[in-house]
Amino acid sequence: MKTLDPGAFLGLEGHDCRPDAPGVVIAVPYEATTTYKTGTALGPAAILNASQQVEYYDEWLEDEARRYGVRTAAAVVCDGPPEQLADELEVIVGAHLDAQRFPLILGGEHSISLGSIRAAAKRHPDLVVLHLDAHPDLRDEYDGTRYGHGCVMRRVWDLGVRIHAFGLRAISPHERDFYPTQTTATYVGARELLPLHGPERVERILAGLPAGPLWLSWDIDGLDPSIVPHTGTPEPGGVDWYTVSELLRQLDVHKRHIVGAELVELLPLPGHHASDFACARLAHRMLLAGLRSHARRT
Ligand SMILES: [Mn+2]
Repeated sequence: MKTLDPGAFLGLEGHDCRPDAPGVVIAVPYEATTTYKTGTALGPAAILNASQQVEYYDEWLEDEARRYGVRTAAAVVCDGPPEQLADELEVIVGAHLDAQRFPLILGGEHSISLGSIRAAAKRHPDLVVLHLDAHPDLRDEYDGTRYGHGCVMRRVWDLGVRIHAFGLRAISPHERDFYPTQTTATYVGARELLPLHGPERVERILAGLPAGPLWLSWDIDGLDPSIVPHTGTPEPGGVDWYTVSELLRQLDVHKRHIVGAELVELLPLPGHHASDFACARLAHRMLLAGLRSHARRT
């Protein structure tokens, strides 16, 4: 495993990454329950590294995250089971939220979400998780654990947090039947987006999104693998680049409150840097949308 320090997000140093910066980037190189191809623990370093080549100016949101101040925190390293990581991350992310910071978390496998979302939900009881994924992750138990990557949204749902998923296209019959029986879990499948074009796709996703503060829990496999092929379970089909970009822009236009964000499940492959770069670009856009939301409220 490469142990070189990957450096700061966007390569920021000096004034732009002051200790009291409202944006904090937290790498969580955690992988314990991955079932197919492994290597997501290397994802955060690959994103941090690629982010140093990302243009500061984001032409979709017409702004720059560094303008608000962005600091890269120490990576959170945990060798224990996902339940233990959840407890640790809940404390760490909770402290950032209490200090009025916007956290962007870079995974790692998707099981890392529970602790951060628990921290956010305790502070925002009406929290809504906007969940991008090819998979619902709603299994009650999978591979002998109730806290693995295939169960993470079920544990989030257990908290009473509302979930609105989009991009789903690998769904078990049990999960398919779960959504219609719940008022707190909804989804827009990839098939529903197929006949729609451009802005209509974004409108369809937003139409089902409840009011309330948002946590963005984005699994990169929700995107079409032609954009990011390097992920553990690259399902064909999926959400296109312009839809996620315009979705972030519309959240900004609608002045939605974004509490925190995470991007997970990149599985970098040496010599193939397009996936790393796409994730870094998307991570910057998510961070920027969050920081703009944060700035409107402070
Ligand atoms: Mn997934």
